[in-house]
Amino acid sequence: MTDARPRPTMRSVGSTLEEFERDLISNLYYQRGTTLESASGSDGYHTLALTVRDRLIERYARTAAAHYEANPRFVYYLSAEYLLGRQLRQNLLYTDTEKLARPIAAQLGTSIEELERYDVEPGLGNGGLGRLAACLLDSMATLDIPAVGYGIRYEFGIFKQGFRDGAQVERPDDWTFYGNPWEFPAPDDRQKVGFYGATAPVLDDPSGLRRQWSPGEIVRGEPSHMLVPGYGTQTVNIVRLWRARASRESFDLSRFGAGQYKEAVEDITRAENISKVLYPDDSTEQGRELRLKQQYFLVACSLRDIIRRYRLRNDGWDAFPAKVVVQLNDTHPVMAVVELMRLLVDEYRVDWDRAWSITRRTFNYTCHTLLPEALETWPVALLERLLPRHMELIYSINYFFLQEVEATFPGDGDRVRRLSIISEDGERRVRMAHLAVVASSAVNGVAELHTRLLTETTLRDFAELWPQKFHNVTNGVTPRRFVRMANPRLSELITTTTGSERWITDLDQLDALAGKADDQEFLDRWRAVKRANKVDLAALVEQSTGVVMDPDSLCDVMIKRFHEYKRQHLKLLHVITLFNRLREDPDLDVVPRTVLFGGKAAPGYHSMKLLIRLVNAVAEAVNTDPVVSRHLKVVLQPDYNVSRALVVIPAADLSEQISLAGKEASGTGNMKLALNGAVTIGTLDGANIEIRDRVGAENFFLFGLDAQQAEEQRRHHNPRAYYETDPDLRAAIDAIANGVFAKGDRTLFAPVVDAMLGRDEYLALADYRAYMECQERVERAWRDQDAWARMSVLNAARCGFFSSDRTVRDYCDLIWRVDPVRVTG
Ligand code: GL7
Repeated sequence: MTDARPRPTMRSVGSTLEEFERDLISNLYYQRGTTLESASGSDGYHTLALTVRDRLIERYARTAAAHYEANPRFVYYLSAEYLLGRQLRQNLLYTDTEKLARPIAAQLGTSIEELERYDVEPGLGNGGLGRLAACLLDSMATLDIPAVGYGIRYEFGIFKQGFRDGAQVERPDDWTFYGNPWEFPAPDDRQKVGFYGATAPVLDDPSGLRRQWSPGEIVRGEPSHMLVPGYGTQTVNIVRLWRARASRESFDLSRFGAGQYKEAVEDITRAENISKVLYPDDSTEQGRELRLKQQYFLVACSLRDIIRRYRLRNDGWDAFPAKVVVQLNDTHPVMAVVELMRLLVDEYRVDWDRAWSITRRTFNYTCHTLLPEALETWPVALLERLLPRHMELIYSINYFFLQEVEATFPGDGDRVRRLSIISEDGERRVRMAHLAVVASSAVNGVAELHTRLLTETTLRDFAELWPQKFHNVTNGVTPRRFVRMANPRLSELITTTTGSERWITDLDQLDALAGKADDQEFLDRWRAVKRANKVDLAALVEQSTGVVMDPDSLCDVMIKRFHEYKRQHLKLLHVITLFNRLREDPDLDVVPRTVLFGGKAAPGYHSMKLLIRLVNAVAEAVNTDPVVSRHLKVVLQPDYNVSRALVVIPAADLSEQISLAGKEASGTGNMKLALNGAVTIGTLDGANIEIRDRVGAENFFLFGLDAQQAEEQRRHHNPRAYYETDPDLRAAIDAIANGVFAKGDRTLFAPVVDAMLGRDEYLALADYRAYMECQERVERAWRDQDAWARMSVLNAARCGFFSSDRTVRDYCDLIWRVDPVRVTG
């Protein structure tokens, strides 16, 4: 039947000042239900957000229509974490409506800055991995790649960090408490997910590979999505986040009636706990059932949604891998491969070999670590209980895989044992990284060194088996958020220097700045930008910590999660050494410095929480010492997050990237800082190597052992020998041990001292002297401000490569093989 009625069209949102104002007032009345006279600040924010959002909706509708029409191959990005950052300023920029919103806000007696205070950052991630996911989504949209991100809508995001007596205290992040205007619920697309229960054979399956699973618990996943606009293009993709709900009948009315209030909501609580909190741990696996439940919940909902979308335009399964490419962001979503096998084999009755071929052609896996403790494994016993059918499927996958290994390396039992998806040493566990590699077409590391070390160490046996599976895709960061939004002053200077705003989507244009590195007038302007940014940072620091920071001091920043391998303690030894020297010789000629730390420690990571306490204690000692504080200030910026990063990064002069070589997979803060003109002091680790290759050795402060030397050093490392032979090092460690930073208490920080003198796991003592000498080179360089500015310019100019647009192009060329779909305006 054809419908002869004209299709209703959307009222088009306008692009004039009058239209924007009209829509704003209309949203205030009809959406917010208030009036100009009685509107609160929060009303103002929500109204502005809705008005800006309206401008994206139309583009989103056109994107959806263009995608439907083209029926393209889609990238589905599965990630347990997203650190999207605040949305208001981004969406004002991407819709080019700031110029409309600003005068109207002023007319109404407020300002964008004032309203932005109500804009809450969705902190649905821990660190670099979550922020990378957000950068890739931004670049995919900007490059018109048809893509959907899938994740979990945690009710509580990454905890808020405060300090009490210098110790970290964690407060819950109830990020949607006042509502989230950027999100669209889509209750019609909800899905059912099973857990527990039992499996049984099916009668008509001679292969015995198909079985039936009757789950013991059913939970619903309810999606909502946020818009992911591209910059300078019409494409608006989405990120779809799942929230766990109990089924409708879960509320026990009779128990409630009997006054058993807690019992009445038991089922609801159990179901909803699944999406309650983000696991505040970015490195070590916590053997927690709830986390595994989260992981399966995410992939079960997402795969059903992917299949639903696929079936809108396609029939049968043959075309599935041609239309669907799934990227697994680390091992957290790896159960997706098993779930797809279950859906195909058990529910859609596809035979095993065909199902396996489809699965293998659909998935790809990105590994983000080298730390053995961060490679997830799950106890077989837990899987058998929680996901009994999946455990059976894993056994079958492993059985066929090991047959393949046996055929390639006959008689090599040891290799079979090493490659097996199930580890048999001690408690039997499923190795998620192995499962991921076995079931994926492509596996990638995130920086050149990382990929090389993966293929030589962690995943070596796999690289020998399938060398063509392994790729490197060096990480990148979005220039929109981390230059254009973070650093408007620098953006202005880049635009006037390069002659256009093209650099925002073509970061290689920054190269043109290199030609200005010897132009005195340009260098002066460059420095003026940096200084103004430091004044802004000083305001944040003073307001949040009370510390007064001199904007002319060298701004030395170490911003990242607290982790032993990142070696915040090595930085602290440098600070304490400066402290000791200045106390000994008040006239010492040192470069004035502000050392700014930012980062959280996982709530259960006690050694790092103690280190945070020590950083705060050292800061207190330094900042209150009348002599030392004239030259040195130390700050631990509380609650470091994406929003704070946008203030810190543009102000940094020196970027601390001092992890033990071979431990940091890539790092992305290093890229953001270099792009904003900070010069790196770092080891040959992760992407530092590629940064140095590009900016030139003369514009990079390199120190320390390389990955191979570190490996060798580890075998005979004797931290005490360094302590005993290096008087500065000894003085620094003694100061901690003697209670200088604990009002004479020698016990409080004793574990920090013991860790350094005992095992010194990450060889900080071995790198200490090289690091000190390197910091002296930094000081000498800083004294020539023109030369420093030149280095700073060249760092930004030569880091265009680290745009996540390039990263996404690499994924497209090497792995995804997707084509852009242009959305017309
Ligand atoms: C990480 C790596 O530690 C980090 O080096 C990398 O830049 C990032 C993105 O690839 O991924 N892996 C990880 O588990 N977290 C990371 O930040 C939390």
